[in-house]
Amino acid sequence: MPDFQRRELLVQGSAALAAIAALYTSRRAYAFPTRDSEEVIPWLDQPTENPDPVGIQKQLVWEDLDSWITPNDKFFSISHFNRPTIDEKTWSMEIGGLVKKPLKLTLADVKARPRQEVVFTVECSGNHGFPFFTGGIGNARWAGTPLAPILEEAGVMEKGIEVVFFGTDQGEVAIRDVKMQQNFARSMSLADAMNPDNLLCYEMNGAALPAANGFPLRLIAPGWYGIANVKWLKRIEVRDTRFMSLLMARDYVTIREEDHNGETVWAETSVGRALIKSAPAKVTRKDSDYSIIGAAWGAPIDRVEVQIDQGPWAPATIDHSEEAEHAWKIWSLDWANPAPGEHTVTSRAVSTTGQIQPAMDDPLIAKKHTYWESNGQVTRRVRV
Ligand SMILES: Nc1nc2c(c(=O)[nH]1)N[C@H]1C(S)=C(S)[C@@H](COP(=O)(O)O)O[C@H]1N2
Ligand SMILES: [Mo]
Repeated sequence: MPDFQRRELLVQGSAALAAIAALYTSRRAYAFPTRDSEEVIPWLDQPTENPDPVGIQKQLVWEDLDSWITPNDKFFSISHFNRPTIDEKTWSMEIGGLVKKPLKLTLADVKARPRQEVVFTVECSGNHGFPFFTGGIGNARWAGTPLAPILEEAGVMEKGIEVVFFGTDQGEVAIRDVKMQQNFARSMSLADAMNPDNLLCYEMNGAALPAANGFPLRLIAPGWYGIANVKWLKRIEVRDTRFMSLLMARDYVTIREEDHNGETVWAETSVGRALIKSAPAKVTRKDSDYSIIGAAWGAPIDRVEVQIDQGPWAPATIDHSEEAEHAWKIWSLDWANPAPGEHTVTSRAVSTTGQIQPAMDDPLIAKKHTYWESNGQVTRRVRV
């Protein structure tokens, strides 16, 4: 429960409640000021035309970011295969493989189990990896039931080490000369799957999960990149070997040159946990007062710094009115009297453990040869 709600429950008396409500409103207004006659100045660098509007549906338009929670009708949606339409009356999900007691759950069975919510910012690991893909991110309040007790109930056998999540969507997959019909599938180690934060999720921002986001049931794995959050779930299977599907071992693989004592080693790693990142969202103007507003996510955020042109890094103010462990933080910076003309705006997030979001010329980013895990600093251009 957010701090402000907890405080609200503890405080007695209407005056105190009103004072807290006022504080909450003014802080909210701070992150997303909607002052009369305020204008949003569009970035000069705009995403290029989306070549795959079926696979990539709706992206966040950064200039439109005006709430901590992304409304469902503005939430991005990714599909690698088809987009299944599922009838909840005939849908059920199996939990099988190396379990003592295989289960078959209907949507009613899942909903009858204990409910848990999490506010979690989902980012596609390819976000900012292409000029046409810069809005593959959104923040929602997801509700469902925890996965771990279901795996416990099914009774994972001693040799089970891997949990595979199959979607209903499918397509043709080829490797060497083998062609096959494959469902979307991603796996996690048993230890990662048992994380108490993982949800079998049926609700998004208080509404039934939209078809585009995985109706009737999806995995929500807070702290992981989008790809781990399997939609349109059909089957969960425990296995005794690592799972090597297209989306685990061939696509969504980051290839990076690493330096090991002067020797270059090419590392190939499967995209997994989210990485620290931030981005400027928009520049606003009221008269000659300019503000820069943005978001930071992917790690416990300690602070965000903003660089204008080649100037010094200035600390942004983090909005603490709406926060959650796995959700983006909204930040802002007053930009007093900018010189008329074109400017660049770059942000970098710093985590509570001192990790800094890498610059684009940091070897971590510069020596990465694939577009996944594009968490380098984002620079936008604006004319004031
Ligand atoms: N079944 C299935 N689940 C999937 C995908 C998919 O194509 N099929 N795409 C994944 C990817 S790459 C991302 S980024 C997230 C996006 O979640 P969203 O579509 O709800 O925004 O879903 C993931 N889950
Ligand atoms: Mo993704």
